[in-house]
Amino acid sequence: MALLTPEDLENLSVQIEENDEIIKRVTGLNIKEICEELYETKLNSPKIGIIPITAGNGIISNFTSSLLFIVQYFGLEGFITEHPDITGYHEAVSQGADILLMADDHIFVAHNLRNEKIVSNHVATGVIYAEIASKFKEASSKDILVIGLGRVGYAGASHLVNKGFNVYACDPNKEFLRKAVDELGIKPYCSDDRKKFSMVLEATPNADTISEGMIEERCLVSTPGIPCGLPPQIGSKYRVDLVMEPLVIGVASMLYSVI
Ligand code: 2YG
Ligand code: MG
Repeated sequence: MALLTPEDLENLSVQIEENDEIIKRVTGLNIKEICEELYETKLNSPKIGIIPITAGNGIISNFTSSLLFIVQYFGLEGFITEHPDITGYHEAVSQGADILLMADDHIFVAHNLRNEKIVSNHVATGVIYAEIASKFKEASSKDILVIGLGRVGYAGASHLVNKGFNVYACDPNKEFLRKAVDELGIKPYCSDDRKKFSMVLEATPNADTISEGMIEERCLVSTPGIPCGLPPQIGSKYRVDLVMEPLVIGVASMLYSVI
């Protein structure tokens, strides 16, 4: 799984402001309103304990400070534990945290100690980016394309099927594709099919996965994928609206989903 780099998380406040503006323009709602509608709840005021984890590739220098920024951006009280790992876990619980945020290289979780709900970032990210794509005001049909059926893309595709969208999907990994066809009933799509889409969820760790034949003029591409799947020249030629941000939108979805 692609690990964030400190560079990815630079200027996070600018990145979220810009994306929230685009989301508001193309869906009519901002990220907070989309989460409140999707999870049918407000955040209320849980106290968030953020625990640095040294496992695997270890600490990402601005990861937990970025999480604290996000927690405060949504008006919540949060703290980063002084110590990492289990010492940090003990500290967070002892300091009265209601929700814990912690990540190793394989999974990033939010765990609500009050209602025992737990969610992973890849599921919460897949669902919220799918939700954003599906709310495109100018969409001409309920046909939507999902590129990438790994943990994030599968969660997004599953959410869209549950919402009654006609989900077309592609993934070079035949096993991922077969699994999504069998379990979700999505329609396989490959780039030389003549069909074009006005809504696209791109969830791959690869660049330039979107080609001209896939998209309608003025479509919406919603992607948590780093690097970006939309080649800039195609983005400008087809005047594509692009929602792409490294962490805030996914974490917002995590927090609302465990309330
Ligand atoms: O506590 C730390 O600093 C590190 N143990 C954090 C490691 C996070 C690794 N995971 C990732 O970089 C991403 N999967 C996080 C989610 C990105 C969503 N676009
Ligand atoms: Mg990508």
